[in-house]
Amino acid sequence: MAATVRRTSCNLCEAICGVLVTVDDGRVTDIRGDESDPLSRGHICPKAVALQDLQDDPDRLTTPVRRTPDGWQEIGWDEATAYVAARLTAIQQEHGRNAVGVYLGNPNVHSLGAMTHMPTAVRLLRTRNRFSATSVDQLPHMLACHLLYGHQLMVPVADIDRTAYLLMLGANPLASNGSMMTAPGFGRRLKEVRRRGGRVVVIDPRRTETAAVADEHHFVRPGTDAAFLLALIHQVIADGNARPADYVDGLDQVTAAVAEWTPERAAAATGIDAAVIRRIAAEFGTADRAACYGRVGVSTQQFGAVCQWAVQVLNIITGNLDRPGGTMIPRPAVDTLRGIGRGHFGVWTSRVRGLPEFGGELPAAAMAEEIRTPGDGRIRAMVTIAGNPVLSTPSGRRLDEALATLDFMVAVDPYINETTRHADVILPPTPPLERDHYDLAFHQLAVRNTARWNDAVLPRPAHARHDWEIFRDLGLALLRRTPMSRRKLLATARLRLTPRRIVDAGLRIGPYRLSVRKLRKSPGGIDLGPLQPALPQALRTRDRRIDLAQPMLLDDLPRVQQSLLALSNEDDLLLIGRRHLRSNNSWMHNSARLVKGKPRHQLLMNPTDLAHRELVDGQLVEVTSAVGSVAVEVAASNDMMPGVVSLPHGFGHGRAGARLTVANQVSGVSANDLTDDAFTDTLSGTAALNGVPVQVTAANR
Ligand SMILES: Nc1nc2c(c(=O)[nH]1)N[C@H]1C(S)=C(S)[C@@H](COP(=O)(O)OP(=O)(O)OC[C@H]3O[C@@H](n4cnc5c(=O)[nH]c(N)nc54)[C@H](O)[C@@H]3O)O[C@H]1N2
Ligand SMILES: Nc1nc2c(c(=O)[nH]1)N[C@H]1C(S)=C(S)[C@@H](COP(=O)(O)OP(=O)(O)OC[C@H]3O[C@@H](n4cnc5c(=O)[nH]c(N)nc54)[C@H](O)[C@@H]3O)O[C@H]1N2
Ligand code: SF4
Ligand SMILES: [Mo]
Repeated sequence: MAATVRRTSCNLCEAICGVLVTVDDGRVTDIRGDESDPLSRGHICPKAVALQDLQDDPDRLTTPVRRTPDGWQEIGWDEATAYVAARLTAIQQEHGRNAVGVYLGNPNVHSLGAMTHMPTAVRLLRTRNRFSATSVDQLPHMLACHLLYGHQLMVPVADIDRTAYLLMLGANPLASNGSMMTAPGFGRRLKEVRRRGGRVVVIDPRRTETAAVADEHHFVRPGTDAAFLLALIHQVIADGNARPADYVDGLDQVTAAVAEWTPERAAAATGIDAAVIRRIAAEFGTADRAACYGRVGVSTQQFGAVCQWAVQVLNIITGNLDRPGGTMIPRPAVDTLRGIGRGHFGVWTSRVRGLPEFGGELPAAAMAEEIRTPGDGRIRAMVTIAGNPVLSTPSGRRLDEALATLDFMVAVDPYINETTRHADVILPPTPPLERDHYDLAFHQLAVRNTARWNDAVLPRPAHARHDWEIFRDLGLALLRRTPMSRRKLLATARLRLTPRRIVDAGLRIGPYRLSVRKLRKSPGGIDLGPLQPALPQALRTRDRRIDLAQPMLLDDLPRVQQSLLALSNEDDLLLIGRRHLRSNNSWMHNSARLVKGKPRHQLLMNPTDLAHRELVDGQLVEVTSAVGSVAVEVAASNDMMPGVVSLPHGFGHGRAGARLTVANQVSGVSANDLTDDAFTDTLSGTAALNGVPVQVTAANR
């Protein structure tokens, strides 16, 4: 057979780059960027080739396995599904619904089949012990948007292709490729801002790869951005630059709430000069098109909710919300908002610590204690789907130990890794190149409206199952054990639809009246144009107005003040995270091509902090936090703010029983053996993974 070139999109991160995949004799021989893709314009990153590595990885499971005293044994799909349904049902019958806990991991949002079928299957368990990556990630964005705009997913994105001033906090898109903002080729887009005469300003405790291509970078003490943002709002108002649209209420209350947040006070907390804060406020307030964007660094920290609310308030009061070059609301071909609820917050709380639910999920920081604390409602069985919470959630060691005590665990996952090694049964889905794809999540967050449907590049082996089929079969097996009802009929019907039918229906009733058939004619994607103003009509608030003065947020401001006054003890360093272009959270270190080259797992530390402790570059150090300690090599870096150290998450492989041939040889420790599940943004329940106090000493090994 001759080689053929197939078009698809890479779904490994939020950038959804178009790629051209060459297939020769059933094997992938080349992967490159698709110049004709209207969104990614040919951009790809080194991870795109990992699509092939995933395909060819001998460690990847293709049939279900069951843990036995003699090790893992392959079992059939029907047997596996029936067994899992029977065990989960029995445990719920004996101990109540909440005895089954669920963790939904990041790759779910990147898979069409998980988006269309997983929620229906999970809802059948009717458990309140549902956790997901949201509460170690973007929960504060969703909470702010739920409160201000009336829908948890109505998230305005920075209109980077038209802006004249981009202020970024806690984001490093040159490594992450952008997040809650689908903008493939972020680096090129930043260059274009500057070439147009615009300005890019980065606020980050590390001089990042993104800071290096910006006009201006300022160190900020981790966890203090709230003070910086409140001072910007204060100063914009004081300068007379607050001119919100006429559908915005609450400016007076906000003015009063930030009255004391002068640039001087913020300077003391953040380490950013008062004069700089004043100047940025003036530039942002008078730029004719400006956008403020804050990401993981200002979300997974102790004031995540205040930060994300303040980012929105800054954009709104300067008149930048909903105008070209400001922040705008995408209009995807399938209206994702329609299929997902507007969100709710604090309707119930977790059993042990009383942390609030958001959108039906409890904070992941409560997971270990809900498994370990005896009593009514204790979790006895876990379902993990596309998640590796042992490496990804705070106090990961504690969770690791807790998972070992469960009565039963099932994982939907292609790998036996740090988390799934605890499972009794693993159900592996097909890899990305064997699946059809339409991106239901990230067109909703994209800086340009486009749409693309792609058929699977490769046929799946006869014995393999797609994730949607796994959820369908598991769901139907659970339903077989419940009495007939309207709910049962609806769920059954929904589970039986194919993802393609669901997307097709969504496209047909969507704003552009498309269909899968029409999209299949342009496998490189179709362009639906730049973002368009949509407010106030598109608002989902009851009165179609925006109320800035959200009581819950205003009530949290005294906490910001108190905690910034009580800044940490002199010897403490503050730990933050980082990402690298060649890594992807906890799970792509099994690609030999991606992990080769210089080690990337070290603790980064400013040379003055090293000298102060009589430590040297390259030395093995002991890093200790309130919950644990790890031994790791330290690397001196002038790019670190003094007093701050950085460790990437997703390392710490090599645990007994994990079947990851390449990853198990990769050095590095898990940052989440140091992060503390008791350290959260107490308002939202989001884990504070950044700004964790640690001590660093010489390791005696
Ligand atoms: N300290 C610290 N911790 C962090 C972060 C941080 O910045 N610092 N970041 C947080 C963030 S933002 C996130 S999103 C989380 C992510 O953490 P998780 O939600 O745990 O997600 P991943 O680490 O991406 O783990 C992916 C898992 O899904 C499996 N998988 C891969 N592809 C598929 C698939 O197609 N289907 C299925 N069923 N399984 C698949 C992999 O084998 C792996 O087990 O980590 C968080 N943890
Ligand atoms: N290559 C690669 N790409 C990825 C991922 C990956 O693991 N690898 N993960 C994907 C996922 S799940 C997500 S959520 C996105 C995340 O996308 P980004 O938010 O861009 O993620 P990071 O690169 O971790 O950038 C966070 C930045 O916040 C800074 N920071 C830490 N604490 C603070 C603070 O208190 N204040 C301020 N102002 N900054 C702080 C850190 O130094 C870091 O530069 O990336 C996605 N893309
Ligand atoms: S930036 Fe890299 S990982 Fe992300 S979609 Fe594009 S090629 Fe894939
Ligand atoms: Mo994430």
